[in-house]
Amino acid sequence: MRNGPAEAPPERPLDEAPAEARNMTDDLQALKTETDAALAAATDLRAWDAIRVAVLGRNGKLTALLRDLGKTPPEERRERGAALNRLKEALTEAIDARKAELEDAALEARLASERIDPTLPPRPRETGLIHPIARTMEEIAAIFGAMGCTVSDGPDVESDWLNFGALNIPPHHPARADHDTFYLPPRDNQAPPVLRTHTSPVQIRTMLTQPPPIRTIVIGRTYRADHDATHSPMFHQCEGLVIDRDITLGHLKGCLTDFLRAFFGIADLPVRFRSSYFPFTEPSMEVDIGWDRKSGELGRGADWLEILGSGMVHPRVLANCGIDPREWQGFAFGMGVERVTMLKHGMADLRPFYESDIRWLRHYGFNPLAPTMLHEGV
Ligand code: 2U9
Repeated sequence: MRNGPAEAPPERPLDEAPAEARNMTDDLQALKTETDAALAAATDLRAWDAIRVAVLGRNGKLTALLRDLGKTPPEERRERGAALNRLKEALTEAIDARKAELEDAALEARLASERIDPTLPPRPRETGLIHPIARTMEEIAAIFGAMGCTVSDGPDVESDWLNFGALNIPPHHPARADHDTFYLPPRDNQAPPVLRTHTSPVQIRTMLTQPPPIRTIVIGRTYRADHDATHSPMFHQCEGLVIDRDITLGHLKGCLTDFLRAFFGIADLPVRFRSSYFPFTEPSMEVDIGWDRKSGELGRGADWLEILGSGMVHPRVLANCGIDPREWQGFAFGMGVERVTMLKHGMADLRPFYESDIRWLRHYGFNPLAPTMLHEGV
């Protein structure tokens, strides 16, 4: 049943909507209430989207009400249209607001679950271990570094003079024999160059270029024509040189004793100095450490193991480098890096050092993130 013609609206201020237009009819109010409840119950964006489609979508409830507006009697249509528009606005606002809430909650949950803890330790590495030779070289440099030494280096190919002559090694010394030394093709009628047989030419270069006092070590590759379980044609040496006005055998003994105790990590390691001979030092001494030959244990037992060569630098070697032996003197020493590594870690054979067998490297390799801290014991 249609109503009769509408009565004239009552007098009201121009800027105020009619009271009945501000109020929603029951069906519109019901849709708002029902949508608000559904939105409040939606806990994720999927549920939220289903509500949006059910209300505002092409077949949604509000869309249906708007479509039915045409069926509203003309006298009610304006008011109903305004109420529907207000409902649409209110619904859109509520739906958008709930979306923002759910998106915020989802982001919060993700941030909580993906939180980075910077205090966690790094994951252990699968690869990239430090080779035992490299580790020993780092340890040696750390210990002598803490004693105030610099680290010097030089070329692998040397002249006959720097490798032998300047070191007071005479022309017919066995070390110069073909079966011990790798000679390279000669140039310009000069003595053939050699692959350095020790790191000593680096100390010669240091003395030729730097005025004393000198406190330095050299760690690097050296070459000798030798190959068995304890000798490789390429091996590593560490040598040291200390030159000053008043350096004595006492400094040599104290320095090497401290080094050996720090390197092997044995505070009371027995150290013995024994007379010897090298062309480049006078007097010369072999250095032994105490061990038990049977068990291989270092620092205990009644046996001695040769570990280093050393001595006071021969005055002729100083003079060969332009240093006046009446004003300066000092000590030098040398050791095989492979040898001290094998002794420290109980390795029987030297060949695996150069075979790149990943199983051996995994067993003997060092964690690259573990710092070398032996020098703290010096
Ligand atoms: C200069 C003056 C003197 C270095 C020295 C030794 C003794 C020594 C060996 C140990 C085992 C070599 O690797 S090894 O076969 N070295 O016994 N080295 S004194 O003396 C020098 C070096 C340079 C200018």
